[in-house]
Amino acid sequence: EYQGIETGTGKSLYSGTVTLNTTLSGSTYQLTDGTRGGHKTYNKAHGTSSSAGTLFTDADDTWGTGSASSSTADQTAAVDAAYGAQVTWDFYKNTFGRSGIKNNGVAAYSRVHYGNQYVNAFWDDSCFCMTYGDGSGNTHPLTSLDVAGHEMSHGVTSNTAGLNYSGESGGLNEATSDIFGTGVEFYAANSSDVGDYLIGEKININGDGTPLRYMDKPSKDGGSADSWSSGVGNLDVHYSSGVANHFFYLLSEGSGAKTINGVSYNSPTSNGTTVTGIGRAKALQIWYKALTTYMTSTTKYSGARTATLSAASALYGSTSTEYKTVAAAWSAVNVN
Ligand code: ASN
Ligand code: ZN
Ligand code: CA
Repeated sequence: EYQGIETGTGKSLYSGTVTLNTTLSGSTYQLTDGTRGGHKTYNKAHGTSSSAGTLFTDADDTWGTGSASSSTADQTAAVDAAYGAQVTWDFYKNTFGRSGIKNNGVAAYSRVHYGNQYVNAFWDDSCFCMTYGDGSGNTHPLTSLDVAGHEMSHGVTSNTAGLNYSGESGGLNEATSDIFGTGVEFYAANSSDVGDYLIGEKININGDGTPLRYMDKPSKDGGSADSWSSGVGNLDVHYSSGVANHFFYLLSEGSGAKTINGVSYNSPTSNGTTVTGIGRAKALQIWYKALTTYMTSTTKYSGARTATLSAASALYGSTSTEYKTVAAAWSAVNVN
């Protein structure tokens, strides 16, 4: 029986028509990516048990319709999940030289159609797997690229700094997922995912078309912190993350008004300074090195400042513009 790596076509919900690597087993194609650690996409068919579910298969290697359906046979959510895993794998490999979430060449797996109208997506260290709900009406799956990158980045954090998921370290954990989820979206650079500093702008989770989170000015979501204060660690981790998301935006793009890929931003500073960004590529390198080399499970905001300064010093030197901008961007979010 012939088993081979194939190139299929997926009609996704959020990312247009995409190329998927699949596996031919006998005369059936499996949604298994042999080129990226063997990532597999499974169907929970609206169930919630801990089992993986049923591996998606197809007769002609053309997957999905581009329109999500509540049918348990729907392949479209699986296309988005498989594409998200593919781009996240490629982002980590080509940006940081990281081979998978554990850097051991082995892929996680993904499960879609989890539960009934389940409005969330989550990473789980115990199964080493990603799970996506179908959202409201079972027709708004939480499978957009930034969400996929966000969730799988929780696995990277677990396997590196291990930031505890509460208090300030929890906010740093969440921000790490927003930072790299955004990195994944910019990396994809397909016509549907040009990249922005918004999180979840495609999944319409609020029902009015607004994103879940805004990195240029996190308080635009109504709950997130723009800058550090002594009580920030008491906020939900998806709100205390605002301080680091704002730091990352300022470090990348600088303060003030700016339009990128057609999206307008206006990022304030808490200390009245002007910050000039060093670009997203360098900011990503600094955050990744800080996460994987200097942060620990109990790192708080003051420690994140130290960790990113150490990373900037190691990468660019302690007298570099990059180092000085890390200091200025933290000061601009009141982390001194
Ligand atoms: N989607 C959520 C997140 O990644 C799931 C959770 O609350 N852990 O943060
Ligand atoms: Zn998260
Ligand atoms: Ca986004």
